[in-house]
Amino acid sequence: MSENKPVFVTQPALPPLEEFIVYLKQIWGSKILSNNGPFHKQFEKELANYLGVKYVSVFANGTLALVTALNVLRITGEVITTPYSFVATTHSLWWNNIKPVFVDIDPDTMNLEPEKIEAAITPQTTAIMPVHVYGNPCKVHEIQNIADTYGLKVIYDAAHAFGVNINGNSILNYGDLSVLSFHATKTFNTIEGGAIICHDEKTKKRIDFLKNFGFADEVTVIAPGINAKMNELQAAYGLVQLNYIDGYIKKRKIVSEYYRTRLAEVKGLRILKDMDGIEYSYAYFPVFIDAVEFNRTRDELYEELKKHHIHCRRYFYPLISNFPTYRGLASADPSNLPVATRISEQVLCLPIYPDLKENIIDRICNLIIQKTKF
Ligand code: T4K
Repeated sequence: MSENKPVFVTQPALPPLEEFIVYLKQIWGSKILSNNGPFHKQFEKELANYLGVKYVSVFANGTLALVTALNVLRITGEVITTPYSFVATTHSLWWNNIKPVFVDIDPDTMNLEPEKIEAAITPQTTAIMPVHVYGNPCKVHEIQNIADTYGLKVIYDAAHAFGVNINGNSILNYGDLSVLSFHATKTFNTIEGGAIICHDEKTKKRIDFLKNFGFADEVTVIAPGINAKMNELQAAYGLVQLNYIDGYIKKRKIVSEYYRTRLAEVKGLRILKDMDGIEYSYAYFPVFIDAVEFNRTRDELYEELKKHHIHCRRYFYPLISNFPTYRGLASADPSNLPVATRISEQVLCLPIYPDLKENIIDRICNLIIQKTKF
């Protein structure tokens, strides 16, 4: 591969075109393009089976799934959440007229710190919306204990956590609802797409009504639902992807392990530790730069890699709490979020995707290692 060909933080894995064409021919024949068609139904069943969860409702994208999830549980008032995520997490609250309350993160997992959640609860708090950042599990038992004590709902933004298991059990089985993203940049993609995972049939029904304008039948609208349905082309593409996802995850694991071997001894560069009992799906490969020890700042490294056509991303910098919509909130004050503030200034997500070749990883690691102390 030429030294000048750009390498991006990710590259979507696409299924074999011939297999997708078989489905496309059926769609062209049936002319069923959307509205809970046969592939949509089949995809929900096969996904539930694959993920080891009871009910899946697929969506046009993860953001609409988050917006709908809050609506499904009739969440109002204040919701405790993390500033260290993609803006869609907090935007879903904004679209529901809910006030986000930001709480700091744990520097080892980059997820919400349970002790700090408890301190932020007020009479207006109705729910907690944690994020399994990079697919790293939140402290699910501690979070559930707090929710049970204070009568709160838990909606996990699990956009990065497709295929992640805790002691053999899907991470998606925790909380009241979990939301996935199947965006092109995710471990499992349906081009755009998302899903809500729930644990009972009644909730599944409400989700399905709300993603289809609130229609319960031809003449009954139960609530002001939205149009957030996944179409038949996305569902068919997803069905083909399911045949290949295990292979994609295996290849991501090889990339992740190779980075770990090459970067293990680099001073001032921290890699997240794998937790015991967790099966990962390797959505991202974040490293955290301590500028003094590393001899360069995170941004200097980011720019230098860019000069060599390696396009990393600073997920998640700036913090959501620094964006104009949210920075006026009392909980957005950086003094309330010292860990998240520091981590967001240190993070750099290195390229990771199934087809990333070893020689490119070597090139990236060599650029990181040069000028670095061991
Ligand atoms: N919650 C969390 C925690 C999330 O991370 C996200 C999305 C959501 C909720 C919302 O889910 P969705 O509504 O998106 O389903 C990307 C994604 O657009 C976004 O889905 C994702 N998180 C976020 C972390 O990253 P950008 O603006 O960084 O993506 P972009 O277009 O710069 O893509 C990154 C690189 O990937 C490009 O440089 C090249 C490569 N790429 C990208 C696309 C779209 C390709 O090679 N092919 C492609 O089709 O936001």
